[in-house]
Amino acid sequence: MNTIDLRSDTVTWPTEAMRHAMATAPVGDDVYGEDPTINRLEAMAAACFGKEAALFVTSGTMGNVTSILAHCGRGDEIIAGRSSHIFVNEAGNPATLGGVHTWPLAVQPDGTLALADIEDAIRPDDPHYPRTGLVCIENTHNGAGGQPLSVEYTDTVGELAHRYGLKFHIDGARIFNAAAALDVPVDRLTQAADSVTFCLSKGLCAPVGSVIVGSHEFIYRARRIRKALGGALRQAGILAAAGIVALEEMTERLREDHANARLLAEGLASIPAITLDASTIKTNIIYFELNDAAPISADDLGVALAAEGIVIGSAYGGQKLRFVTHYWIKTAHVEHVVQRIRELLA
Ligand code: TLP
Repeated sequence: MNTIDLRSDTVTWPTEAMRHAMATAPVGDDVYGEDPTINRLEAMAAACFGKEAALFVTSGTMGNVTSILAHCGRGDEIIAGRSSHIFVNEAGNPATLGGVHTWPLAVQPDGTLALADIEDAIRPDDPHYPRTGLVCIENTHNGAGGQPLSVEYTDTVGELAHRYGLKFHIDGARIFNAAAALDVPVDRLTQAADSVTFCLSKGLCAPVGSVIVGSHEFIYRARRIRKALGGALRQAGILAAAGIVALEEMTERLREDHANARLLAEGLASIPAITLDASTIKTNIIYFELNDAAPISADDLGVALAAEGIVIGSAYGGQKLRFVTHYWIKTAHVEHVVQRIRELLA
């Protein structure tokens, strides 16, 4: 990359190995089920997550809404976090596309939904209410600073949802970051879930795409919904080829991004004008605030850094910023960024 771009791990460019795999991928028409590279990626994803089947989709957003619409119908309700991507950042798609209502719950600082809150939100069978159909959690939880949710917590939410006859979906856009941070296999981490969306195009560096995994029956319904949403692609093997490299080569190295995030957080936390507890950083996402000692605003800091090729985007309301580490952010970049911010905020 030609800039130091800390806005997100979505900004990652494909690796050389991905570009080569894309250029040489065997392809076919995926709507006929004939793209061998798509079929291979989907088989790999299902095996990796210990689920029966998988479906390639264009984005994490499409993975989540396709899953929600495969589980729920009009008049149903999902339970999701108040700061979850599903509730905040997906254009209200359960409602606009599916007539599905959302009950947003408070997200705890560790990224979880309190079990008592989930249980309280499950509706009794009463014609006044929507029908609760699905519980959604996000792992890692972006809005809580990339907090990874444990196996024990995930199992407990699954048990709770299933006890009430509900389905359980994980927005695992960054589930491989969670697995790396917790040092557990991704299939164990998602064992309790009926469906999982995971992204190839974030820390795993593929240029496009996400995958949803679940039972044969769930993926059968999801495939129809993907078609209805216009997301059934043709010779999409050129995209899946990068996804295969992502699964083969890019999951273990996420630990490097976490180490760089910790280093970055510790450096930022040592700057008096910044308020940040670096000990809370578990994966690749850092939120922090400029405090009263800062001589310039968060937006002005962004403008000053952009002039030097360091891209941090604009403030998340007030003086709050988010930095995300990824494959193209190396340790030397981290040291340089901390030094420049220290100088600009002196
Ligand atoms: N998140 C993006 C923005 O949309 C906020 C980012 O820069 O972090 N689930 C989670 C937890 C996500 O963080 C995102 C993207 C998605 C789903 C959606 O993925 P895409 O962008 O592929 O639709």
